[in-house]
Amino acid sequence: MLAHCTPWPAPFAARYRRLGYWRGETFTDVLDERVRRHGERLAVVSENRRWTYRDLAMEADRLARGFHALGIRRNDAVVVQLPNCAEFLAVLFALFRLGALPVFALPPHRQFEIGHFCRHAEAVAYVVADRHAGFDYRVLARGVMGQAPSLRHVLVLGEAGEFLALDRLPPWPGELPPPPAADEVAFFQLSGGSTGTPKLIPRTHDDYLYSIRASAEICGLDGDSVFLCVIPAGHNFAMSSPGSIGTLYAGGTVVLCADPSPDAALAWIERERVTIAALVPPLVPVWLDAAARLRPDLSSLKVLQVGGARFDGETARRVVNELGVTLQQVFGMAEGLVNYTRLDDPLDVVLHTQGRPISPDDEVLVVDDDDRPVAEGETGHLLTRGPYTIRGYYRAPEHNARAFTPDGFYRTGDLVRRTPEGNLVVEGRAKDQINRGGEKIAAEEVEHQLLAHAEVVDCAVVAMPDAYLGEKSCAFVIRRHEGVRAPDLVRFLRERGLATYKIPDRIEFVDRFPETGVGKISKKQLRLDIEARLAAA
Ligand code: J2J
Repeated sequence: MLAHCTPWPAPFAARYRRLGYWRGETFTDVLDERVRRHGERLAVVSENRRWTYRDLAMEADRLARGFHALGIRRNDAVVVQLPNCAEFLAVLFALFRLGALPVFALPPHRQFEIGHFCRHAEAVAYVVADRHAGFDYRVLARGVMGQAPSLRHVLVLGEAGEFLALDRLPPWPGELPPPPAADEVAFFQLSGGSTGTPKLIPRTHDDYLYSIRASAEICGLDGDSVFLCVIPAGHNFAMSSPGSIGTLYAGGTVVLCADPSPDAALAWIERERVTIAALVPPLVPVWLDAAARLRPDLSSLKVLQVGGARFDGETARRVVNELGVTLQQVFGMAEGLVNYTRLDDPLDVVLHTQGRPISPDDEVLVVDDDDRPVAEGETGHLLTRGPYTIRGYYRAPEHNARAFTPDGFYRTGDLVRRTPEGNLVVEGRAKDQINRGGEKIAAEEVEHQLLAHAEVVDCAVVAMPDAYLGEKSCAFVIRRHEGVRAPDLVRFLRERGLATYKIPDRIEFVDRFPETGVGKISKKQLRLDIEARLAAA
């Protein structure tokens, strides 16, 4: 396995192969096989594209040759930050073919995050679109270039400026080197994280394709499935649960929609006869309201998946009543474990639980603070290991010692309870993270950035309730002088290149922090404090 990664212990790997989870199949094998079987079928649709499987494979081949000609080689990391578009998948399959390692940045990431990914993975290239949602990524690329010594190329979809355009890469006339093996790392996903810097998650072809194959089956995908992707295509949910790659695995069609507004998405559903779509909870009421207003023909839509953050039972019921589709709750994580309610589950399970794991070999423990199993049905920390859950983050030995138990269980940081039927209910979170409508914010990361301001003596970032997003972030700050105000801190964080969704939604100045019995800042008390202030307002 790639250096600085933690392989599965040999007996586990042998078991996962013996049971047929790991089949020695790579992403390249999958695409080649689909082209052989049904090359003329529609694979991917986006704003200006309509590609068959053969088109997608040809475009991926052209890009692989271009990347190779530029000197991009096996195990070279490449940060990919593209909006939802067909080219995203072509870039992916091109990098997979070479054994180069995409790092899936999200569109809102800015200089702080991208610079960190590039340095941490020693990325040799950075792939962006020229502009998207009013933002010029070439400006960001210019800033990142100066910050990451390993970075040799910026590749641009669209107008490249001083960089290289993706559609004008130099062709490589010769043979490409052989593709990578299935047990090798294929890419890095990003961790939602709870630490000062985001962690990289190495996923192999073998483990990821297992989760994809099984997910496609659980979600009933086949060659007639049309998947609508409106959430960021590089996010683990959108890629693998069963997401775009699961849809291609099943031989269906992926619709990549760059505009997440419900009007655009509902129009896509009608036009492309979408059968399954994936949403984060805040989008759901917006879709329901838009559907009631616009009355589009949604008769093709069979399954609506909702995941990434807590989804309340009332809105869940509205989905079933108002759209007449099968709702599926999805509770997953980029580190591995994914739980689904099944399509034939009783309504009560679908409305009120987050489902159960993909695999019979997903080991799930619910434990107390001392790692001892809680009584059945009680709430505790969720620990897991299995055939598609990583055993360690990339290049993070100290963090790994905390994030995994000595016998390899991943500490998810989620508090769950298991129902008698074996479904999980997410009751809360022990990790120091804010889940802002599915976008994860590590409190420590924002605190580090705030502490860099000369006027900030101390700070603590916590979640506060929000009617639309579920949670927003609130920073409690002890300042040196009263002259410094909230907008100054917000501007400071923006200038440091922090992604917008991580900028605190609210800043409260205080003189001191409430403490726990052992003299640490009591974030629990701070959460209650901001809740009370919001209620009083
Ligand atoms: C409550 N919390 C949830 C849910 C995730 C499929 C779906 C989601 C993700 C994802 C993913 C939740 N209810 N239904 O990768 O493949 C919170 C938990 C979890 C964290 C993981 C997938 N679904 N969560 O959201 O890596 O706290 O993956 O540990 O972004 O999101 O976040 P992430």
